[in-house]
Amino acid sequence: QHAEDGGPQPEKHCGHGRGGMGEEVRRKEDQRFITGRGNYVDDVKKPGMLHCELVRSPHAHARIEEIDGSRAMDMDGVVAVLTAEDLLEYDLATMPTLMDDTQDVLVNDKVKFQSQEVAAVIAEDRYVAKDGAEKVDVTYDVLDPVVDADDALEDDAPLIREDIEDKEDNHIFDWETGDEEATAQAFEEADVTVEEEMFYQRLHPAPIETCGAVGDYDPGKDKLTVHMTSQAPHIHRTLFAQVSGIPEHKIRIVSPDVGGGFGNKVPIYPGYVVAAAASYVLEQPVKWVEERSENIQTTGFARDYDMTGEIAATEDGEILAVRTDVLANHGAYNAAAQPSKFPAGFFNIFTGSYDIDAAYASLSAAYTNTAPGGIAYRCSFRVTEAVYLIERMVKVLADELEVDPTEIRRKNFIQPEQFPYESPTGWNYDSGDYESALDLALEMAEYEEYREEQQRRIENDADKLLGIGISSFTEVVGAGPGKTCDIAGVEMFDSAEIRIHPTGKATVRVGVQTQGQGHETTFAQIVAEELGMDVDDIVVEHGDTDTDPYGLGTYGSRSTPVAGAATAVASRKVRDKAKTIAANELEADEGDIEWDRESGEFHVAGAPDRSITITEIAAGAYMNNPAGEEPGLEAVNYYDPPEMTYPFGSYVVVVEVDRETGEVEFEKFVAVDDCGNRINPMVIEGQIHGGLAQGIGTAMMEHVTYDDNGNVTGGDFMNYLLPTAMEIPEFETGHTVTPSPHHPIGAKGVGESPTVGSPPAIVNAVVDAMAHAGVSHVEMPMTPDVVWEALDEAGLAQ
Ligand code: MCN
Ligand code: CUM
Repeated sequence: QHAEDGGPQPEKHCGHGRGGMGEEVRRKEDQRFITGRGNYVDDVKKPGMLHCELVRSPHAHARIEEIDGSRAMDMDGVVAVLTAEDLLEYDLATMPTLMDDTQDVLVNDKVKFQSQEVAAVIAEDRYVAKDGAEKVDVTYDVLDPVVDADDALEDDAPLIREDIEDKEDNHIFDWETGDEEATAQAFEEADVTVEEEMFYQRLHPAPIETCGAVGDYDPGKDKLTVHMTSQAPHIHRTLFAQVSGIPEHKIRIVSPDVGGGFGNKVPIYPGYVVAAAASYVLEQPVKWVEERSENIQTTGFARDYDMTGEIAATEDGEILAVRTDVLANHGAYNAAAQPSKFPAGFFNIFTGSYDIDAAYASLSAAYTNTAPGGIAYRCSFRVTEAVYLIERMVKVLADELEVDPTEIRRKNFIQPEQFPYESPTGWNYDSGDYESALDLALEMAEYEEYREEQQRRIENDADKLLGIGISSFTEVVGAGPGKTCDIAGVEMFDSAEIRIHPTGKATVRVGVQTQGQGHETTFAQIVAEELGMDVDDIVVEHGDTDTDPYGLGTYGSRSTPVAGAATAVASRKVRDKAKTIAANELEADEGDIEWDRESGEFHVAGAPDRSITITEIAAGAYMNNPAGEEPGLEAVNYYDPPEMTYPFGSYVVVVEVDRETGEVEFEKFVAVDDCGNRINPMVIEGQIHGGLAQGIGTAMMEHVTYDDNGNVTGGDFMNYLLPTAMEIPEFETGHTVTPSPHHPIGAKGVGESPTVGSPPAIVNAVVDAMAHAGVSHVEMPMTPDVVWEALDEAGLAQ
């Protein structure tokens, strides 16, 4: 399978040595990161800069009776205390969320979740601002909160959103997909049906760098510059313009180095708006940088999906239908960061890697007195939950039928020749070869040997049980197409601009924004490949709305599928112009000029020694431009993908479960991924390792918890556990290559695959260790006490 333009086959092309496709080029950005020369928002210092600290509510649900900032104002160095009333003057007291809800920037009448933003103290020094915030006296009338989605939908639940006209309950929306009737019929006729309830707990992306912004309004130029932690600077500028009324060309958003995003930096947060507004009002730069607990307690969380899964099958394991019912907790505002037409994200692809005739999903979402969010954390918009559901259910079915789970998977996989494949919910998978990935993973994991060992341990009543878990997931990444996917109305295309300078060096600007994924390297590799340049001769810039072409940003692993495509297409536009110049330089007919991918040179057909490099062509474009040709050598492309890409993989996890302590040890962890043609195998490996670590955190440790009063009990790193090097096993990674047929270089995204694919494999492994005693499910996070309970109930505990 070749992509358009005879697309590069990386394995073959990794040898040309210029740092093109498939080469393990070292990350260009790491020089500055490892020598402490990164430039993050908190590194931005401006003359006269003030500091902002937010006053946050200790209550989850409370009416504000009075805010008295006088004690703070009396402090030396405090410049201003801002409340909703001050913002109302500028029409900035509320802001739209990405899902068309309206969120308070500073609380106007009623607090709706703990740590919500109530007031802001602006001071000359960060510590004074912090002390000042403690001296703002707020009188609250405390109300009953509701934190669980099912409680929130009870008739007698306290009403959270009195600000929405005519709202009488906490229900946000209902959503459904698939064919309810056909699915019900399949369930009636099936030999076997299985059902399992599973909760995908609330998680937090927890990047190393928390969120922050420096607002800097320049009255001389009448221009607002905001340095901020943003995964999507352009769309943030558009929203800033819409909210503030400041014309868009008078706003500049700069997202400098970003210390991890993982989805946390897609939404707009009140702190950004306050910093910008304060700087506008005070005509001085204002910095706001949140603390760790503020980050975990108030910024966009992930998951919080309560799912019931069902499968209908024949007695020999052919899956006839899948059905699911979901209750989603969206927090106090509907502020999920996702394409606006998808209230349940891309949950639609809950039929996974399997060719299933009938499918139906129904979902309700509720407001609760908890922080808003619901998408972020390496997730491609709810595909994480969908993959968890189907990969867990396949295991439940296998156990019910007492067959090996690999057998169920093989029997039901969508076959390679079925692509492009339309799923029962109408989604179009581009390409896949699921069985090859599974075969490779099983071989790498020594699957059969472990199965035998597992049996031996059961027979010998061993202290440590062995469990083997598998996940053969399908991801969906790379939104657009613009016709179906938009953020706040702006279609989800992306862009690249390439300028070749007279000496043959290039500046590439893209509409996406790296937060650690290595774009400064991998996007340069695409250009190196497509133009025969050396990767070191190309610099990639991003994250500045004044200079970069408009793009929708980096999330949903869309950079490679969309901006990567734009970069390839723009390169090819440059190549076309280069041919004109080459013809002039070589005194040949333009039609006779050929480009050779291997050498990277342009030559006259049939005369390979009459050749010219892109550097010589660049000189020609500026110093000997053909008559009648537009001078210069540059191109721009805005790419609207025809479809999304569907990366996939098979993960095999072997665990030991200690019957005495409930502790789980990883014995083997194999991840085979297929992201189509690979740009940089080393960057991919890094993405996989990081994502698997986050999958382990998900399955074993992480959970944002609340008590009945709405207090966040998992809101700091003492209580919100992240995996460290101590908890992470050796990963064995492998890959297959199934190019995307519609992507210019055949590449699919990969950044999210490991976090999407690994939690079900891990849970399947722990369940598998106890399945012989009838255990069908263990909830995440599988801390030792949770696992021990399951062991105890099954009579396996020691
Ligand atoms: N890549 C490649 N070949 C491919 C596919 C990808 O070499 N066939 C490379 C890309 O060129 C890019 C990297 O792998 O350098 C990830 O690419 P892609 O899958 O397109 O994902 P994005 O660049 O759009 O990154 C987003 C994704 C998401 S949504 C989250 S969340 C996440 C993740 O990336 N956040 C991260 N990985 C992260 N890694 C770091 N270090 N920090 C984050 O915040
Ligand atoms: Cu959903 S987390 Mo990533 O898409 O930025």
